[in-house]
Amino acid sequence: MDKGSPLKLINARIVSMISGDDGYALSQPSCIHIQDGKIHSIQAGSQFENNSADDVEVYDCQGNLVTPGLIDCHTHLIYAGSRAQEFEKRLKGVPYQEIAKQGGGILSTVAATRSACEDELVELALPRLDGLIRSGVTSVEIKSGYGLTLDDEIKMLKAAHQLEQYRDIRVTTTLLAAHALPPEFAGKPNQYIDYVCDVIIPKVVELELATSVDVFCESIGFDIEQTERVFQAATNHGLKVKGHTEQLSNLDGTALTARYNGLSADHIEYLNEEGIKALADSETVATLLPGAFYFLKETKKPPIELLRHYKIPMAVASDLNPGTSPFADLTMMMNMACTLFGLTPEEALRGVTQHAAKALGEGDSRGQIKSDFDADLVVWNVSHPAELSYAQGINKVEARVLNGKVCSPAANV
Ligand code: DI6
Ligand code: FE
Repeated sequence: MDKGSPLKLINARIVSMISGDDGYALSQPSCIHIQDGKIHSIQAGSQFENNSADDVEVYDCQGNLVTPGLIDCHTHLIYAGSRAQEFEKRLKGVPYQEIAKQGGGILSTVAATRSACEDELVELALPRLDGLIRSGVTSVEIKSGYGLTLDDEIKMLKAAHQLEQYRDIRVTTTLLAAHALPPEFAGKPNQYIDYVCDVIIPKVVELELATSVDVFCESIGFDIEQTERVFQAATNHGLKVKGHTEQLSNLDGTALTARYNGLSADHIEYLNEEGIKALADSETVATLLPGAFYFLKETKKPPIELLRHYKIPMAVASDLNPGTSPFADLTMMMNMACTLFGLTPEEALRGVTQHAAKALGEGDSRGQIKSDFDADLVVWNVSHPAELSYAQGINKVEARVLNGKVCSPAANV
């Protein structure tokens, strides 16, 4: 990734999101010195003029807010087809689980995704990615899971990686082959899990196409034993694990994820105190996905008060997918996390920066504005950080900086 020349961001009011800091700790206009793609140092004061040596690029933030680049740590950005008709069906009262049992839902997206080639998947994903970029995203996690054969899962992961060639964005990929039982394995879930563990995971590792493995641990997904087999295989191959857990019911998938030192347990509407205690004994992040909660008209909220009580880091992500969260806007998810789940705007911002970075295993290098961290930043034309969670649909991004380079306006779409 291109690092560009040394860069100074002057007149930046910094919202650093440094761990341990309480409150926004909004700085006075300061200068962020960037070198080799990293934050080199931060100097307080507004005395910095545009008078640097020629080889130092200067960007004047004009007193605007600067936050870490936003991180969407849970998406299903790559897919073909639409589920608008399934949406209509659900509005008429047919539940999501029922549609899945009838072979619709995830499997209808699997059929469409299998029919598309890698380049078509890239084409289809770019407008969604542009939506995320417009909302200030600089890093995105993308899962497979609509292929469910070795070749189709590989095709999805390659399409995800291709996106970095078309936009200024960092992509992290996750293998979600255990998302649904493909039709050719109907009635034989354990054989499919064998195939995932013995064929798909080793090949994806060999091709270095994913850094973590996810499982949909649910009655319409895979049970706890099957989930553990996938986690075991992933761990044996040196991959990190994460889980779609406790979304529609409680199967104790979160505790299992924590036991496997998982990166994150995601959804967690049905999580109980036992599961939260397991999280407290681990480094696993709790990822909240308010878009899916809203779109499924779920009424059971994740146990936010208990998560706070046990000091579990909470990330917020879009879950961008065609069935349960067709929303390509991360600040909108911050808004929903506040209005639907009761997060404070500060918690929501931490959820898409510091804690989202931890959920990607990048907590020591991204998601905070401090020395030696990656220089992934957003300059916002707002005057207070709470505004990021507040008004939506207005382009608030003045500029994005990725790996120490100001992205071209076109790349800010
Ligand atoms: N939970 C979700 O919310 C998405 N996947 C999952 O395991 C939904 C995927 C879909 O309906 O296409
Ligand atoms: Fe998901």
